[in-house]
Amino acid sequence: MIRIGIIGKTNTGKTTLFNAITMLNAEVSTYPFTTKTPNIGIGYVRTPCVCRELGVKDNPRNSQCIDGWRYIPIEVIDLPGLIKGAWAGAGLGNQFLSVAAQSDALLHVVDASGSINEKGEICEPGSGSPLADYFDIEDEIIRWYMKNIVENSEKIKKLIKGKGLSLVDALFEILAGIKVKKWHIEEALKKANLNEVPFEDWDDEDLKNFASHIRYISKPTLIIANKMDIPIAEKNFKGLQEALGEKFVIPCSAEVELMLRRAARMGAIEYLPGEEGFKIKDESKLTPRQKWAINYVQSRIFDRWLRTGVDQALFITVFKLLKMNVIYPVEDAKRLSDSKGNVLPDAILMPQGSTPLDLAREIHSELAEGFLYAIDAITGMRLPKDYQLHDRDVISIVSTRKRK
Ligand SMILES: Nc1nc2c(ncn2[C@@H]2O[C@H](COP(=O)(O)OP(=O)(O)OP(=O)(O)O)[C@@H](O)[C@H]2O)c(=O)[nH]1
Ligand SMILES: [Mg+2]
Repeated sequence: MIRIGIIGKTNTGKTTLFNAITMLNAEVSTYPFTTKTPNIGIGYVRTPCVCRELGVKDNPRNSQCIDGWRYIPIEVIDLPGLIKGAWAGAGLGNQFLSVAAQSDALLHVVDASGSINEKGEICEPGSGSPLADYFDIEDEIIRWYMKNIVENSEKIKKLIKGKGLSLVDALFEILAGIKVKKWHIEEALKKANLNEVPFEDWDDEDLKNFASHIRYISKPTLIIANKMDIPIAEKNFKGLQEALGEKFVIPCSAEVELMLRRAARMGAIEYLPGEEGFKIKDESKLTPRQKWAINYVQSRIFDRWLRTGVDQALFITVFKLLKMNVIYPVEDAKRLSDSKGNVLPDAILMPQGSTPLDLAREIHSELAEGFLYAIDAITGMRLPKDYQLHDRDVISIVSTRKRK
């Protein structure tokens, strides 16, 4: 399952975002460093389900289908706020960065309303600097990657000189444990112009350059401009977008999303995460304060930004940054079902370039061991071995071993 880590300065709203995504109840407060250990939960990314175009009624098992939208599970981790010196271990920073590094992508939450100061303490909205906060945290992460290389530099030299490994392979031995792939290293070396420079000749600047490329390539990151329900956030959001032009910055209100999901769960409103609005179902279930909040949300969030940004953030992370395709594996290609007759039971996220054999591996190692060929269930065609899976493919794998 894809894992998304939530990072950022303290009090930016990471846990509120985590609770909104997972509908769990992790502790939220205005005190700095409320979260002491990582929280792990399941969230859902939504995509139009193939059931409508295929004209079938589905029976989802690993995911949910609501009004023609497929909600696919992803793992989400909420991390404690990082502090200065986290890279060197301050405030357990080392441990938390190791957990963050196990994610496939990161959401970097900033307080766009500028309601926290440099230390993450609550202050007058507009007086904090979300851009400076963003760079403070990024600096810690890049330094942490640098540290991982520096601490192992003798080992890297030995692997190259003693064992005859290439620079890419030697760096891979060291960085594989923090979810860095070989192609990440190749690309980072290219971008840092270090392809031809022997490792022993790297200076501090080279190291920093390589580490910052590795950080962004191996951990694609979306910037969440949170607390957009506070009016002054609009100005800061524009500033963030301008300053970080080459990156995705999403306007968001985690608190509003959380309030809407909770009100929907209580049956007071009708709200499907990601929708551009909500309907009041039962006004009698709303307290006067909730009624006021709902009017405020309508004018501050939906009339202005169309949505709360939470669902959109997950969508962009999974489909634009991680470039995932949604594949529907079925056992019975004619009925588009599993062996029990469940139609389109599973929706699986697979990276671009994956083949049917990769899909078989994702489902079950035995299915892959006995892999014979795959069928495109929509056309009934047998697929070539090196076929690259497309988004929304419905695939049946023929194997000598049965799926468990
Ligand atoms: N106005 C507004 N306040 C928010 C929003 N999201 C979070 N907050 C508030 O910001 C404060 C901090 O929220 P948390 O979710 O605990 O922040 P955190 O980043 O997890 O903080 P630490 O765990 O201490 O690092 C709380 O008072 C939240 O209610 C939002 O979208 N809008
Ligand atoms: Mg928290």
